[in-house]
Amino acid sequence: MKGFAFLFLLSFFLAGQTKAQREKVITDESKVPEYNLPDVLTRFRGGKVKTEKAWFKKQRPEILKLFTTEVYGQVPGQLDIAEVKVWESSDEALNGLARRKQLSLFFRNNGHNLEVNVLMYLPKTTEKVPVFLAYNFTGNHAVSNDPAIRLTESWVANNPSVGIINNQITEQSRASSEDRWPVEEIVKSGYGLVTVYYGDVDPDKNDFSDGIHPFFYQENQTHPRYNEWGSIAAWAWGLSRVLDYLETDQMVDSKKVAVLGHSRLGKTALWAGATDQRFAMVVSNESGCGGAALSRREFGETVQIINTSFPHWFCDNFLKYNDNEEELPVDQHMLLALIAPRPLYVASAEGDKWADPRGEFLSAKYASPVYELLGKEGLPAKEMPEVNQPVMGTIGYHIRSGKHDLTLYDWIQYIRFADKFLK
Ligand code: GTR
Repeated sequence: MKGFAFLFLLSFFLAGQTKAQREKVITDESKVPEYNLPDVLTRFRGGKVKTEKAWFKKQRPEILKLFTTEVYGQVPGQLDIAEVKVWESSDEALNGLARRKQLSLFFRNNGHNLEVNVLMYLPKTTEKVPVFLAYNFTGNHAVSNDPAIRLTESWVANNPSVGIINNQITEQSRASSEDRWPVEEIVKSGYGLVTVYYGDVDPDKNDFSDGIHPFFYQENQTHPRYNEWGSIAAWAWGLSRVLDYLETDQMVDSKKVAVLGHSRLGKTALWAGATDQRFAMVVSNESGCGGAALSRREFGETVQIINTSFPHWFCDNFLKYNDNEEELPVDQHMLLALIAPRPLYVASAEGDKWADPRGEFLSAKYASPVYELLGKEGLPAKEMPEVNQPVMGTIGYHIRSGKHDLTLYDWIQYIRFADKFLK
């Protein structure tokens, strides 16, 4: 309790510094401080990891535990899907190109009920298909102009320009993110798309009374403990539950599920891939701080800035590292290494300095020794590739021109990468 009170006060003290800190945001490579990165294959008590067995039995569990207790937070218990309700399915979606299926997963505990809506578009074939599983930001109806998509009734962050008013979406919100979701290209390439609104699992606000967190509270508890899950871990948990469902779906090859996410949902996809080895491939699109980018570089968004702007994303223990990155026992290349030997794609955008493209590249590079130990290629580039020149080993990377976004260009690379591993 004492420790928690201390962290609470500390967070207020540090929150007060944010403005000054913001003014110091590093956007110039020459300002990056010198730092010592923990080596992913050196044991915390000393000595080198030399075998696959030592990686999986010793080093990997220790790294995973540190990320769990110090960064994203522990899931406090187990909760299975209570009910699956299929709302509709059609073989004539997208002008006859695809199958569509819409269903809800219900979770129940402690007198709470949570409904998670799943939208699926699948190629029309008798074989089980590989799929991309990806959260969307404002509701399933935003990904396509398909009028059959059910409108979410969940809380959504206001955005009047796309008809989101009083935290509710409207008809006007349909297809508002369709540029990010080339559903036809995905399906024509032989992949399904499974998408879910992330706010169904936990609304993205600093409020732990809603979403999945209260399902696990002990009596009188109103907030996760200092080492327990923030929202990113809750969203990652939700992805694993969707995968539980996909394991029962006759149309999906659940051994070929690529989990993908953009930005905060890229951080989430990485943590889902790290914690759940059933995900066959992981894609981080511009996940930045707390995602693929190295924290110790302090380039763009820092630990302190992210903890202040989004106090609910990480566990409270992560506050200890505000403006104190060198004390982190891990850095984000070690998160990427937890995904080895499974295919991993990390992507940056030239105009997305906030997410530290170089820090994302270096992270992929420094995760590579684990892939190599496990007999895979890792990242096939020592230096950062030119803009729009993807490299693809078992780790893939590109930096594309343009701003922070999830674009058709990005998807084309993810499909090419998936073709190497999931076909
Ligand atoms: C930003 C945040 C980033 C990134 C982004 C997003 O405001 O600083 O870490 O997650 O939001 O998710 O769009």
